[in-house]
Amino acid sequence: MRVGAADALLVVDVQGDFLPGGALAVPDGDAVVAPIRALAARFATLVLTQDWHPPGHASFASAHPGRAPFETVRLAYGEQVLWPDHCVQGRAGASLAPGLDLPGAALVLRKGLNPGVDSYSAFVEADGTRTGLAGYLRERGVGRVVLCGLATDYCVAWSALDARAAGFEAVVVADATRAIDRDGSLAAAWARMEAAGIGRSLSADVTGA
Ligand code: VGL
Ligand code: ZN
Repeated sequence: MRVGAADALLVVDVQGDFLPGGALAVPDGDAVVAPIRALAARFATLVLTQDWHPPGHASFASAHPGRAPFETVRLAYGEQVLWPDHCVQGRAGASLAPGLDLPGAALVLRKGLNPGVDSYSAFVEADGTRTGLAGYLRERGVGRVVLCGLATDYCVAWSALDARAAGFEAVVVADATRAIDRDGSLAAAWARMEAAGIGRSLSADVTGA
């Protein structure tokens, strides 16, 4: 695939808590750092996201007495998976991965700030509130969003689906993502993305390496 001026790279949630040893470690999560650095050099528009929750966030199992991580609860906006406390605003685990605090990123978009609402997607919170990212990209003349980062089956997939829903082309760079993959969540996410017309690529194909 040829990268041009109308392409943006969206680097999703490559933060300490999603890396090995982190509070919500994605298996092999640190393997995305090198391919993303290579990808980033090719894009004029580079956006990073940070999962950025206040303490006691509604997605934390610790906020629901008697509940354990990876159980689900029903919240006002629908079903919510409960996670270990992760990416708490200003704490070390919320910081961008070493090597991925990319100086060429014009925008670092933080999401999941509403104490009662999760936001896997960089475009739309779980209750339907829009983050403004679609408007930002559109004003920059972006037509296609290329996605990478963590985790494939949650924040990457939801962001890709909402990019499509907002009218952008979307491509996920498979080897620049890693998944949580619980209960078939990765296969389900790829199936939903494929059905939505989201492309799947590899970093060598994007960088021409
Ligand atoms: C994520 C679960 C909870 C992600 C964020 O970045 O994929 N997953 N919060
Ligand atoms: Zn989160």
